[in-house]
Amino acid sequence: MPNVPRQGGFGPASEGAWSSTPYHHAAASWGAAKSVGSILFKQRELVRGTHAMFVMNHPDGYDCPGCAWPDDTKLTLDFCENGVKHVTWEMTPKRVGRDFFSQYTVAELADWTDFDLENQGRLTEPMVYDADSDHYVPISWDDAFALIGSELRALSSPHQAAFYTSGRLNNEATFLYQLMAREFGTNNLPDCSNMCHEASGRALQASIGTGKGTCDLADWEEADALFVMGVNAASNAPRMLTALADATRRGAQVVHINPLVEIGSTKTIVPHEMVDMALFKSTSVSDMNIQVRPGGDLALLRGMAKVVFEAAESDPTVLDQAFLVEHTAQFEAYRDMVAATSWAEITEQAGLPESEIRRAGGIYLAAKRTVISWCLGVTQHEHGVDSAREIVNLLLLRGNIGRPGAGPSPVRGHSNVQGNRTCGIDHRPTADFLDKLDEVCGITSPREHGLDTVTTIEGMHAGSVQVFVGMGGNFVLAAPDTAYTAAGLRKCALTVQVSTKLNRSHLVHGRKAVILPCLGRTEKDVQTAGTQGVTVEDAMSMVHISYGKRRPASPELRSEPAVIAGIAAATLPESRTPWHWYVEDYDRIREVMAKVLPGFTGFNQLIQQPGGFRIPQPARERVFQTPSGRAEFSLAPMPNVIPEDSETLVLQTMRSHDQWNTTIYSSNDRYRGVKNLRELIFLNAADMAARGLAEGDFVDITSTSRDGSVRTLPRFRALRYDLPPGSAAGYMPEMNALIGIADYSTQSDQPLMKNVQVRVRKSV
Ligand SMILES: Nc1nc2c(c(=O)[nH]1)N[C@H]1C(S)=C(S)[C@@H](COP(=O)(O)OP(=O)(O)OC[C@H]3O[C@@H](n4cnc5c(=O)[nH]c(N)nc54)[C@H](O)[C@@H]3O)O[C@H]1N2
Ligand SMILES: Nc1nc2c(c(=O)[nH]1)N[C@H]1C(S)=C(S)[C@@H](COP(=O)(O)OP(=O)(O)OC[C@H]3O[C@@H](n4cnc5c(=O)[nH]c(N)nc54)[C@H](O)[C@@H]3O)O[C@H]1N2
Ligand SMILES: [Mo]
Repeated sequence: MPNVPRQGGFGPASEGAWSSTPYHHAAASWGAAKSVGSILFKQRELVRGTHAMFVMNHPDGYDCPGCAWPDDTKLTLDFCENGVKHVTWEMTPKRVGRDFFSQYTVAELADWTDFDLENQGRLTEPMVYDADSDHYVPISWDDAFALIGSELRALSSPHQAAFYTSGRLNNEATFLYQLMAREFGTNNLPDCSNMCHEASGRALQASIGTGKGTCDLADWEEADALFVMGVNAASNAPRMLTALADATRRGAQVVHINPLVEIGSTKTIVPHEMVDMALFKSTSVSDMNIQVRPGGDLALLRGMAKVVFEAAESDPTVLDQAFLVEHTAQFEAYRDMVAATSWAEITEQAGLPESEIRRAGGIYLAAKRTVISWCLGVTQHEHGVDSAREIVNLLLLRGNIGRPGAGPSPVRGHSNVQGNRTCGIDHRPTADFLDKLDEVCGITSPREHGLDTVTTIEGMHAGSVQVFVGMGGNFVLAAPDTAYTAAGLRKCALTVQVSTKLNRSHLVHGRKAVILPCLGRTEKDVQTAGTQGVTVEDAMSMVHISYGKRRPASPELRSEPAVIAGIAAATLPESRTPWHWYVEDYDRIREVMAKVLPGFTGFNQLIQQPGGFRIPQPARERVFQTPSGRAEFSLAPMPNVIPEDSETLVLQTMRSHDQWNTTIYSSNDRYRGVKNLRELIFLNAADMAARGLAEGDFVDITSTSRDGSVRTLPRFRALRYDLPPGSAAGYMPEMNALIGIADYSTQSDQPLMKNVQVRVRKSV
């Protein structure tokens, strides 16, 4: 990481003066249209890019590689500004070839910004690190596979390897990847979910016996009330704006719960309604905005439950008695616990007046059908699992699950992160899954749980992880505690990155290092049996096929299934798994998946249906596969989320409008009104005044980790923002340096990315 503080953070190096002015327009309005035009222009993709958008999210086209929001099959044009950015970023005509690597040493490249690294374009051929010259030099695919195979086979235990997955990997590649890891002998399958929705998966599993939400888009369309918790919809799931605008148009209530009033929680222009865009005709997407204290969601939900129980005293029908008796466990205990919680405690922890919580409770009571959705604002906290379970508690009270228009609906991140879990990326696999895998694939999977993201990093430091394979993603910047993670990677004997673009994780590497370039989602994948499609699963459990259309960025690129097969064959010479035969025709992989994965019987036929198929989900039918066979109320104590002293602020690290996780497109954050600045911290006016800070002053931000260690980011600019006193906000991945490796949830093992305890002082 370049050490010099820069106002653009990890974004572009050239930047003008910074500015901060509130944004007054609707989300997805002309700013978005203009931005789309300029992105296409910048990537010199105007014509091809426009065509590409028409085939995106279409039955015979490719799935948008952006977020996991489901495709609306009723729309002829279902795309958004950020999806366009994402696709054009992948389709860029720029290339990083051997000439580039011969021009710069790794030490030289290390001084480049992250934007400049990715902006060089697409990787074109396999490269290997040459320590003598400090350059990456070309290597043939066969030699690269042989090198990886020999390093993996030289380990004294298969558990000395970790196989990371970023959530873009398609289902077929995912299945082969986990098969390879398990045949090799380890469940060390850390993934981006470990930092994202791990808490949601664990919560839903414990409460309703499934790791996923139960809603689909039709439920969103039928709900009378939609609660959106901890999601920045306009930037991170823009196509959700369509559902929210439709909801308010038909008179449903939409409530946003977020310490920040994000633009997507006020008014929007529906992303695909170009005519409205031209007429500036915006639609409201909100009936209520609740600025909860960071981490105060559980208290708010409990307050809403209290409102329900109070109403039930005079009208018992507000509770779905029949459902509660037939399908739930621990109801009485939950009711008693809610009764025993005082309004004083609830309002203090939620940071909200009782009247506001009562109003939210009233909206819930008035709705016959309620959907509650959530994202990282709920999950990346110490008590993320308890909060997600409290969402389910509230839904259960009125039977809001397993019927149309109702249910829990987590907003997943990467386009196939949910599919990765379905297809076996899980460091804590169930015995049932492994038994089936072993039976069908003729292997003996290890039964001991593997490492997740945090424990992988710790393992690198302890020397117990020697080989790291990154299947996509940008591990060093996505993970917490950047300096510590970087030092861990550098201790590895071998790091392998399968990527489309150059990024920081290629420069922070092990003693040996390989970069393997792969096809992107938009590119045509031709194997022996002809053109191949791959499948992905969206946030609402719909699985569909995606066909890349474009000529690959380089003839040397291989598909992700082919890369995995190459590594597997070189690593497991005795393997009876027909790795290469699978890759000749992905139908063959799907045939095996159909036998291993519940709900995938007839996989190859199911994906022929327009729009694909929904994975059957017992909880949606009110069959709860928990140990008791019932939906379980959780009885979590209300956490104390208020810092011990008034000096400490709770900092959340979030995305700007112009980035995709570690990929920064520009240093602007249009909807928050910021230009040319990423090294910033948003503070409440009172907190600024208490620290003697004026707008734009430089501050040093110091975090104290649970293990007592201290980290500082110097010279970030303080900006006034409407957020609850005692809280602060800034951008990932610049601020990951503040998150100590010890700071992860004891419930989900997720790093506390929305709850960093910091002190802020004016820089000297
Ligand atoms: N364009 C674009 N789209 C993306 C991504 C991207 O980087 N760029 N990333 C993708 C991925 S992997 C993911 S996981 C999702 C992430 O989608 P989001 O969860 O929207 O991501 P963040 O930017 O981290 O924003 C977190 C939101 O939660 C709020 N929040 C913070 N703390 C709390 C809290 O304690 N309570 C509540 N109720 N709210 C809180 C923040 O103010 C913010 O609005 O987006 C996906 N989509
Ligand atoms: N502080 C803080 N940290 C966070 C978060 C936060 O809110 N706060 N959010 C966390 C979350 S939710 C997530 S999901 C993680 C994201 O973590 P990752 O998924 O690891 O990171 P990305 O930035 O999405 O990965 C970008 C890289 O993926 C590669 N890539 C792009 N497309 C493809 C493809 O088709 N195939 C392959 N093989 N590679 C491709 C490119 O080389 C690109 O550089 O970050 C986490 N980190
Ligand atoms: Mo994510």
